[in-house]
Amino acid sequence: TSQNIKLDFDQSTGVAVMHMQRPPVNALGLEFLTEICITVEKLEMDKSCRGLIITSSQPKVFSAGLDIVEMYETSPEHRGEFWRAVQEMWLKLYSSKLVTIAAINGSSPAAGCLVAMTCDYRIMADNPRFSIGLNETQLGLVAPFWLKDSMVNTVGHRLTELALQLGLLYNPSEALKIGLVDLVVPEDQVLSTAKKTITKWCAIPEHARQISKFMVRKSTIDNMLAHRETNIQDFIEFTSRDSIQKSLRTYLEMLKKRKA
Ligand code: CO8
Repeated sequence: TSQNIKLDFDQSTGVAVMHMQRPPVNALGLEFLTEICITVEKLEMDKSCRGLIITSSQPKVFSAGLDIVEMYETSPEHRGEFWRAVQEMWLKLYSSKLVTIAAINGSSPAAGCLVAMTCDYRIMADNPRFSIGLNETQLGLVAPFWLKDSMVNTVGHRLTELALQLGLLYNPSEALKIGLVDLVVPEDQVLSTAKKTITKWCAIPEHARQISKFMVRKSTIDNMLAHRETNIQDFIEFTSRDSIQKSLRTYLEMLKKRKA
């Protein structure tokens, strides 16, 4: 358990629940990303751990995605380090040998959706005010190729084409319909359903399941690793542009104003 994460590990089931608790909206900043990676690493090394449920202890929000503050008016070095940490979290979670389930108990835009898509299974609360999707273009940003690949792997090529260009956010029933989430349940049953579901997954012979998971995901992971450094340079270059910095500022101001 670290500053922004509450970890509940049940020895009897081998299932850990990671509650993201970085107020107010679980924005993924450098430190938080690192905490997530370390938590996953530790669980992977613990032989008694079989499954991981990722959820939020913030009301209404699973994760608001990347912390925009990390990208706005920061040094190129900082942005490079930040992006490496974003990649690392994706890699750790997408290639995890654990059974991973996202218990999506709130809105999950952009990199919030990324976290959910790294999991083996997604369960979302049926609140129509919650949304999930890759809305990057709406901020003037572009999702990286490996996030695009995760989306293709989840909902298919055509739906990704629509989702990415238009920066679509889906409510839970829409997300269920396109397969972006696997199950929609009443808000107060998200975690309990995730626990029931993960028990079934953990009952499958572990080694066979792990090999199968890796087999399906390997090419996507290999492709990301092959282009990892170039992708960091691209991110630094992209976020150094005046136009992108301006978009980020406008978006931050919009978020603040919306509240007032
Ligand atoms: N980063 C930093 N701060 C944020 C973020 C964020 N992503 N989201 C919200 N905040 C801040 C708000 O500014 C506000 O701050 P303050 O209290 O100081 O005014 C506070 O969090 C609370 O926000 P809200 O009042 O909006 O909270 P609500 O509960 O009403 O709404 C939402 C929650 C729905 C999550 C809403 O905050 C929201 O829509 N946030 C923005 C989500 C978003 O679009 N994120 C995208 C980030 S970019 C990304 O993840 C991927 C980029 C990858 C490509 C990059 C290539 C260059």
